[in-house]
Amino acid sequence: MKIYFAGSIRGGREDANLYLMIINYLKNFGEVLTEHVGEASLTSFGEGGTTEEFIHDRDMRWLLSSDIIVAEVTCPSLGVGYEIGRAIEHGKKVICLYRPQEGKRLSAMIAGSQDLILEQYSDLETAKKIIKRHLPTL
Ligand code: 6IA
Repeated sequence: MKIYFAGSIRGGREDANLYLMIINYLKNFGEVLTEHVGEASLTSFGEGGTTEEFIHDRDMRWLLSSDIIVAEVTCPSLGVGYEIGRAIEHGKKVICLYRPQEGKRLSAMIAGSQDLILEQYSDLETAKKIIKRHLPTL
């Protein structure tokens, strides 16, 4: 199974370490196409040597070839929102993981969508249980 993990890059890298741990767990269920999203060295400023068009087109190819999208949506990201919308448009199964935070609310475009599965969680262990519930084992 091919898994597309989506997490904020230019939207902010404060959860990058958590993305890495989620990605490592997702590997128990299949091939994760977007491992770089969890890389600590990937800053919100740049991945040298590639153009924006290259990144967009490559990620879209991966998205469309994937069987399932797992998106961590706590840190708001235009790119993650875009990927979720395009995945839904193509009939993909989308699971959004969200950690409720005081003083912040998830976008209504995610919270109000009937075309995705939204799961709230508080820590990595809970996230793992959610993933196990939704992803078929290899
Ligand atoms: O708007 P954002 O940058 O937060 O969007 C993040 C989402 O878009 C992730 O789920 C990625 O799949 C995708 N994405 C955005 N930028 C990149 C990227 N490098 N490489 C791979 N995927 C990306 C852009 C350079 C970066 C280091 C700033």
